[in-house]
Amino acid sequence: MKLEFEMDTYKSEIKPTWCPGCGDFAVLRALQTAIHALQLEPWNVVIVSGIGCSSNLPHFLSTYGFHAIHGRALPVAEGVKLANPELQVIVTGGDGDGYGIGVGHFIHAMRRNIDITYLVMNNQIYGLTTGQASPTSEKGMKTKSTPIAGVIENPVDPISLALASGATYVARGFSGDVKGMSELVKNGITHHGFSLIDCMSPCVTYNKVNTYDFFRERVYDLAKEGHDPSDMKAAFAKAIEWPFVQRDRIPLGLFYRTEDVPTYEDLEPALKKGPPVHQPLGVTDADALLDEFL
Ligand SMILES: Cc1ncc(C[n+]2csc(CCOP(=O)(O)OP(=O)(O)O)c2C)c(N)n1
Ligand code: SF4
Repeated sequence: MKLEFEMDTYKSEIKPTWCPGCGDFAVLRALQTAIHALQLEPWNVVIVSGIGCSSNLPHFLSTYGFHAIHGRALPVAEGVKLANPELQVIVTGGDGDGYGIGVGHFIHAMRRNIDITYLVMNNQIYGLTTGQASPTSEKGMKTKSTPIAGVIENPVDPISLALASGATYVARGFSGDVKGMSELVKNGITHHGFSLIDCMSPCVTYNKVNTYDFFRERVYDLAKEGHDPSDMKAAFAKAIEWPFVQRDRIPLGLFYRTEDVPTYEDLEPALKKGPPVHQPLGVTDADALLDEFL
C-alpha cells in the first residue's frame, strides 16, 4: 500500500531543545510513528500541552498545536474536542502538569470518558524548573525541594487513579521501548474514549534515581505474563504492584481497555446535530453582541 503521508510530513521545522538522552525524544518518536501508521491527516490532528519540558512537544510536530498553561491542557483539549469532535485531539505533558496542578482536570476528563488521548511524560521530577519533587517522585528521593529528608509524601499512582476515575484505556509505556510505546499510542488514538498512556520518560539531568537502567532492570510486559486487559479487577491488582507493593518489578503495556462505555460526545445532547463548528452561530447582530461585552 502506498502511504500518502511520509514520516517527515509530521515533523516540524523546529528542533527539540531537550537535553541529549531525555526520554521525551522517544515519546515524540512514538507519537510520530503512531500518527504516521494511522495516516492521520495533519490538519485534523490537534496536540495540546501544558507547561514543562515535555509540554514543548507540540512545537516539534507539524499538526495543529496549542501550548496552554501549566496544568490546564486537558480543559483546553476538551474544549477543542467538543467544538469539533471530528478532530483527533491528543494531549501531551509532564507528571507535574497532569498529576499535580492539573490532577482535578485529569479525574474529570476521565469520568466523562471524553474521546481524547493523553500522553504523560512521567519523569518523576519537575524538569523545566530544574529538579524539584513532583507528585510521582519516589518516597525518600532527595531533590532540590526535598534536600534533607527526601520526599516524605506517598506518590500519586496514575494507573490506579485512572482506573478508579473511569478511563477506558489505561496503559504504561517506557522510553527505552519506542516500538512498544508507539503501539500503545496508536491503539490509544483509535480507542473510542479517554485513553491514558503513562510514559516512563527518564529525565537524565535531574532524576538520578529513575534512570533508563532503573527501568530496564525492572520492567516486564503485561501481555507476555497473560494479563487480560478486559478484567478490571486484574488491572487494579497490576496497577498497585508498583510503586506500592514492591519496587522490583514494573508492569508495562495495556492494563485495561473497554469499548462498552459511551463517550461524553455520544451522550451530549448539544452534539446531536453534529459538530458545533459546522452550526450557524445564530447571531444576527454581531455588533450588539460585542457591545454587551464592552
Ligand atoms: C501556574 C504555574 N505554576 C507553576 C509554574 C512553574 N512550572 C513550570 S513547569 C513546572 C513543572 C514541570 O514539571 P512537569 O510538568 O513534570 O514537566 P517536565 O518539565 O518534567 O517535563 C512548574 C512547576 C507555572 N509555569 N505555572
Ligand atoms: S531537564 Fe530533564 S526533562 Fe527537561 S529536557 Fe532535560 S532531561 Fe528532559
